[in-house]
Order: sequence, then structure tokens, then C-alpha cells
Amino acid sequence: VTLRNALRIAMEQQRLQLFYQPQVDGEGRITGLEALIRWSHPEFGWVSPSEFIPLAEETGQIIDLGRWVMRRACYDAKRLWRSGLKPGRVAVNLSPLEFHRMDFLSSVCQTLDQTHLHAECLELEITEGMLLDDQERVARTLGALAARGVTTAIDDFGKGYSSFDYLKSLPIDKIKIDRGFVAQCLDSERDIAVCRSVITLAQELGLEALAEGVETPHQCAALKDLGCTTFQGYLFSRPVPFRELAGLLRRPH
Ligand code: G
Ligand code: G
Ligand code: MN
Ligand code: NA
Repeated sequence: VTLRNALRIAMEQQRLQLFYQPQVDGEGRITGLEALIRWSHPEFGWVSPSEFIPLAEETGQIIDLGRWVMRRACYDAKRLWRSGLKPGRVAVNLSPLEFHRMDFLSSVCQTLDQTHLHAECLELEITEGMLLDDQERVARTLGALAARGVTTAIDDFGKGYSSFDYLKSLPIDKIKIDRGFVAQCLDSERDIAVCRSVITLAQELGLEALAEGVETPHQCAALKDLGCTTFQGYLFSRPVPFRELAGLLRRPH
């Protein structure tokens, strides 16, 4: 079978799962969860999303896949809130193909209505490239999401073509500093300068700065000194299956 057929079968047989990686504040309290898709294939084992997401984008399967992710993430988040836990916002990664569809907004709203998740509990992760396409439409879409209460984060910030122009004009809530910068934030004055600048930019624009891929207490301390307020990475937790979340959310920090 081709990977394409395998992916279709996986979707039908519910072999796709969402894992969740906590985001934490300076005290280690969980402020949010990023949903990350996982595929366990009976023969191939774990297939990485960096392999099958691009494939799903080519075949168009990303639309159904993306809808499933959004629904599942909202449903899981609602279940956590219902059991009295406080997961913060659930963050969903978007593909450009989903974001640019005419029915994108109505699809998000429909999912919120159907799952009864409060809009304020959903965050959408977009990448810089997605903001550059049709500026007016992008502004309208982000404006409508903001009006509904859904927040937005720029994923992998600094990796693409960061433009200060869109940052100042679009209703974005959060910048996720690419883990490439975080990995090197202790290595040289130059890397520290990049992290410091992104964090300062976020502060000046009233955005939240989150450091991705934090793996050591050293990195965390350095980023905290620079004014970073939220963190995500193996230091705090790997992405975990839903069933492990209750334990993480109940754990004293
Ligand atoms: O979790 P991991 O490092 O394996 O993720 C690899 C890549 O796949 C990352 O760029 C991540 O953003 C992307 N990814 C993970 N889950 C989803 C998803 O549900 N939708 C989209 N569009 N991308 C995802
Ligand atoms: O592109 P995006 O930022 O959505 O991708 C997140 C990816 O980063 C996921 O594949 C996730 O598994 C991975 N990841 C999360 N925490 C860490 C970390 O501390 N170190 C590294 N190297 N990767 C991480
Ligand atoms: Mn992400
Ligand atoms: Na990222």
C-alpha cells in the first residue's frame, strides 16, 4: 500500500492519536497544552507527522485530518475542564491549506459549538508564511477569531521571514520562539542577543513570549532572565497521551 492509502486507512480505523505537550509558566504551572498528532502503524511503527503531514497536504487529506485534530483537541480539553482540571488553552497546529479555506472560520466555530469548549480555551498555531498570502483576508480571519475569543500564536518564530509589519497590525497573542534559537541560547552572545530581541519585541507589542524546545534548567533560567514568561520542552514534559494528562495536571509544581 502507498502511504496515502495507509493514511486513509489509519483515519478510518482510528489509528491516529493526539498527544499533548504542556506549556508552563515561570513556576512550572501548566498554562496550556499543544496537541501533536501521532500515528502508530501496525507494520511501520510510529510515523512522524513531519512525514505524513506534508503528504496529507499534497493529497488534500489534510482537510479531513485537520478537522479531526481540531474536534478531538477541543473534545479532550472539554473533558479535562469537566473533570475539574485546569489545562489552560489547548493549542492546535494549522496547515496553510486549512487556514486559507473559505469555510475555515465556520468550521472552527462549529467545532466550538459542538464540543461546548469555551473559545478562550482554544489557541491556533500558525506559521509566519501563512500571514503573508492575502493580507486583507488574513487580517479579516484573525480579526474574526479574536472577536470570537480564540487566541493565536506564531509557531517557529524567527525561522521564516519574520516581518514586524504583520506583528504590529494583526491581532496575534503569542510568539513561540523557534527551538533552534533556544537550543543555542547559551552558546554565544549572538544567540543570546537574538533571544533577547525576540522577547523584548514581544514585551513591547504586548504579546506573550514562549520558548520552545527547552531541554535544560540552564536554558530555562537564561530565558527567564531575558524576560521570557512561558516555556515548553522536554525539561517539563514530552508530549504525552491523553490518559497521562490528569496526573500531570494534578502534580504539585
Ligand atoms: O511532534 P513532532 O515534533 O513530531 O511534530 C513534527 C511536526 O508536525 C511539527 O512541525 C508539528 O507542528 C507538526 N504537527 C504535529 N501535529 C500536527 C497537527 O495536528 N497538524 C499540523 N498541521 N501539523 C502538526
Ligand atoms: O513545529 P512545532 O513547534 O509545532 O513542532 C513541535 C515539535 O517539537 C514536536 O515534534 C515536538 O515533539 C518537538 N519537541 C517538543 N519539545 C522538544 C524539546 O524539548 N526538544 C526537541 N528537540 N524537540 C521538542
Ligand atoms: Mn507547534
Ligand atoms: Na514550533
